[in-house]
Amino acid sequence: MTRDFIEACYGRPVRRRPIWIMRQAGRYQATYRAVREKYSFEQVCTIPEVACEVTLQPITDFDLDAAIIFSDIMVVFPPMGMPVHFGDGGPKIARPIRSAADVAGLARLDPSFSLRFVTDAIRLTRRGLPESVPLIGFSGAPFTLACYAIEGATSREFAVAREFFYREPQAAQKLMSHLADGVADYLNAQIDAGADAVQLFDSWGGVLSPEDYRHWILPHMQSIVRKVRRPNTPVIVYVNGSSHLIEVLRDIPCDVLSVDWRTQLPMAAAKCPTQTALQGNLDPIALMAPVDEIEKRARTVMSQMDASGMGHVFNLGHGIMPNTPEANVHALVNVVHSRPPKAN
Ligand code: 1CP
Repeated sequence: MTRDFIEACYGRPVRRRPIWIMRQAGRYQATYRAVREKYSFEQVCTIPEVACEVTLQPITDFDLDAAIIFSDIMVVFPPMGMPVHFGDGGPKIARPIRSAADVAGLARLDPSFSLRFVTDAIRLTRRGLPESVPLIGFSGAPFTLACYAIEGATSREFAVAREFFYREPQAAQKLMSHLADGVADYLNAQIDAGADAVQLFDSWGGVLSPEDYRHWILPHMQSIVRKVRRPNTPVIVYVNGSSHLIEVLRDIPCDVLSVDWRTQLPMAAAKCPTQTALQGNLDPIALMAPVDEIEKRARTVMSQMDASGMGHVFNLGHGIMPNTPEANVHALVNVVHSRPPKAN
């Protein structure tokens, strides 16, 4: 049995180039919207049978090469003592962190107990998936989690969170360590439950300068990856808006670096160690374009990666948009699968 997604993560030869799509904020599938008519977002996340059902939807509807467990990066907060509400304006945290005392009051994350619904969903989904389709587990990266924990809601620049880091550096470091310990335990619990790969989402790491990323975040990313990396279980790191950070990110010992559409692939490839694979990076908005334009842009991504000689997992540069026509997703998957990767 070949699992092209796992092979590509390690830069090994593949039968066909793997592709998967992150659905965050993406209610693009009619089958997903039908489930959400019946269940709230929290229910979809916390009832393992329902989480399993929606995890399988993109695999049933499209010929994708990996599934990602349906959950959210926010699920770690309630067990730490921060309740989260998912409303129309995105997730909201009732009592955000604003002081060193708030950081000291955070409970330790015990994922095998408090996030059992995630590991149960992973076990159930692993059994429901074909052997050939790997299941990706995930977590928010510590800085992105810290951003939401401090800000309390989404933001354009996370100014409140950055101010906390600069004003209360010791408390900020404590918060980062606390989150990093929890995230490592959480990812290990997901792998133990059957996740075949894990992805860390540092969705807001790009708001920092390279120097600040190196100082505040890099050591925690390194420590998490060292704690979770095992043979044949790739660790993927995604940092949105990170083209200015590649020289820092290359020091994370991950297997795959996932980059957004603003990052030039030849530049990222040249700066990363050759054994690191790249994941990405079609602009999700380009999926709204006519099919020939989608195909053209997908071919450019593939040619650039072929020229680099590195492993490549095709993906969007961020999550798929809710109003994306499903026919365009089919067209993208077809063009990616129809072009054999250059022998690597
Ligand atoms: O109405 C709905 O159904 C809610 C929309 C939604 C969905 C589908 C949210 C709220 N979360 C999710 C699922 C989700 N979130 C997945 C599931 C896997 C999949 O099916 O693809 C994953 C991997 C995430 C990860 C996630 N959640 C991230 C990291 C990725 C990224 O977008 O950069 C972040 C930042 C979140 C927070 C979050 N949850 C939901 C929203 C709308 C947001 C973003 C808020 C913001 O913009 O700041």
